[in-house]
Amino acid sequence: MPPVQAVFFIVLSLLVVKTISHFGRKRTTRLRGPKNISLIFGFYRHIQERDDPGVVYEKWAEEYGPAYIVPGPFGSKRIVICDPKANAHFYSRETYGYVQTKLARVFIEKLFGRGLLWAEGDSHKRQRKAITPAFSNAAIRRLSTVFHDSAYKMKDAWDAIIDNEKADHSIIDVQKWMNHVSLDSIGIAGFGHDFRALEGRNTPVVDVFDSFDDANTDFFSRIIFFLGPVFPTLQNLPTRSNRMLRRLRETMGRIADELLERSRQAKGGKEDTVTVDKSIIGLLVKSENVGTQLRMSSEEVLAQMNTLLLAGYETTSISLTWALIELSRQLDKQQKLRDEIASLGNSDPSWENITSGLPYLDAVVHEILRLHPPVTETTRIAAEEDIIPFNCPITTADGTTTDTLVVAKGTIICSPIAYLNTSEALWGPDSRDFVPERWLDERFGGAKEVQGYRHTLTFSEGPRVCLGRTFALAEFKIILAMMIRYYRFELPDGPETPIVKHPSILPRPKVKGCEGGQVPLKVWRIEAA
Ligand code: HEM
Ligand SMILES: *[C@@H]1O[C@H](CO)[C@@H](O)[C@H](O)[C@H]1NC(C)=O
Ligand SMILES: *[C@@H]1O[C@H](CO)[C@@H](O)[C@H](O)[C@H]1NC(C)=O
Ligand SMILES: CC(=O)N[C@H]1CO[C@H](CO)[C@@H](O)[C@@H]1O
Repeated sequence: MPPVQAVFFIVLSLLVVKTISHFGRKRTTRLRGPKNISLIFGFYRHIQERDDPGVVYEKWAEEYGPAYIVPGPFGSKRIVICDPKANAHFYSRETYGYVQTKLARVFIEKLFGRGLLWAEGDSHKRQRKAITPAFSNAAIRRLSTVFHDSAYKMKDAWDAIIDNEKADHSIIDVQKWMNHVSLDSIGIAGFGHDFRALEGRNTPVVDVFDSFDDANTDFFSRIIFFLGPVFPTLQNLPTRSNRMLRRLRETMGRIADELLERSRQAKGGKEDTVTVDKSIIGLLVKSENVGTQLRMSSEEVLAQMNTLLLAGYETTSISLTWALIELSRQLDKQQKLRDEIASLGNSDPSWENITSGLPYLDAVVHEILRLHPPVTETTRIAAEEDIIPFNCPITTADGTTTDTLVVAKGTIICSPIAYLNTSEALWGPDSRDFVPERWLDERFGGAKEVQGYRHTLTFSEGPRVCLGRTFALAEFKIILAMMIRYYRFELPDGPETPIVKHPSILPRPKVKGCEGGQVPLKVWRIEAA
């Protein structure tokens, strides 16, 4: 989800904003904020390249209060809001009051088409209404077997690796495998298309995502990458990221065309009908023929497929990887989870089991999502004037206090998800530790102030709240449960092995010192009792 990397988008919006704001009526409340910065990048690098952006925001919140202004690249500015009430207000006004920045919108359109992430206001509402039924509990329940199948395919591959080694364990780069399992699952469950990444097929999608990693480590390629869709001439520069960008677009287009064709054909024929029909896109295409005014154009359907692939692939894979890392740091918790899963005997985790039968699994999954939200912040531009209410008073630039922030049209607002998910003020002194137990008792009282699913903003909130949440949770829980049932994991240099941030489309974890985004873990097979 590139909107997160939004600072570049801000540049252009700012130019637009500067012209507009001269005619604006209200002026944004003047705020304090950090000053000494790189002239070109503002605090962009400071925030993006930190292992823990939540900590940066928290430090500033302590110094300047719950609202402060942070300089971005090329003289742009954005206001960071660290107060739960302010964030609830901000998210509730998404797509009408607060919208994607101009640059983000152009970027999303060029890359994925005019799908859900691109749309705003009434058009967004209409698209969501059409797609939402495809994500119902009943629909996701039917998809459980897809996740079981993916887990078994991964198990076959891992067993072969361990057998080959002729040792009792092997070193496996779990990040790569979580990518594969996530891609294959979204392919089949999303559109009845098997990418066969788990079987070792070299899919262009994986190639392209992989190459993003390398391309992204080069800061200037990244700038060109993000500005490319807006200034087409930049796309002709022979940079690596430009080649990748072109390949990504071609690949996505081709796959989407193919998938749509298959889904439509499959309706008549027998072959494929089962998987395609119960897939998310299968349901959508079916609804396309119902002939209501909700009918989507095929261009929209294509855009939704692209959006699903992008929204569902990296996020889930990153979360699964983090889960294996945290459970390798605390082996007692890994064992506790395994003991709970043993209550299933040999049966595959069912929808009932993952939604109500396995409380510790549920706690582990939510603790990972709290501690390591794949999307670390939301940046939007005010489409109209607004007044944001705060719980705690904010201090303005001239030293007065107020509990409302006046926002002029064109102001850029940033919701620091990574701060709200882990702030000590909201979550208590162990806010930065992996403590699944907090979900089992009332310890997380403080964060009840944060609106949003389970008091975190990991899935965003309001009109743009993640549509795939139930899907993601089902996939996350089933795959994790099955891997923990069959394997034992340890970090290569013990629990203290340093983990650092690896920039990709979304930031990923990696074991310090490894090539690319690798997370090699020691993996033991657990023989069935
Ligand atoms: C752990 C996994 C996931 C996390 C943390 C996550 C998080 C998010 C967040 C933060 C947004 C808002 C993005 C923005 O406003 O810029 C979002 C939107 C979205 N997500 Fe997810 N997501 C996850 C998995 C999935 C999956 C598996 C799917 C699909 C199968 C999915 C589909 C979507 C869609 C369609 C949107 C756009 C909603 C809209 O604009 O109305 N997500 N997600
Ligand atoms: C700003 O200045 C302070 C003290 O001079 C320093 O500790 C801090 O690292 C600086 N921040 C940046 C982003 O340069
Ligand atoms: C798992 O779900 C099945 C039904 O799908 C149920 O019979 C079984 O008791 C559940 N097991 C646990 C441990 O919740
Ligand atoms: C303490 C803290 O900030 N925890 C996590 C919150 O989310 C960010 C963004 O992913 C993580 O980097 C932090 O580790």
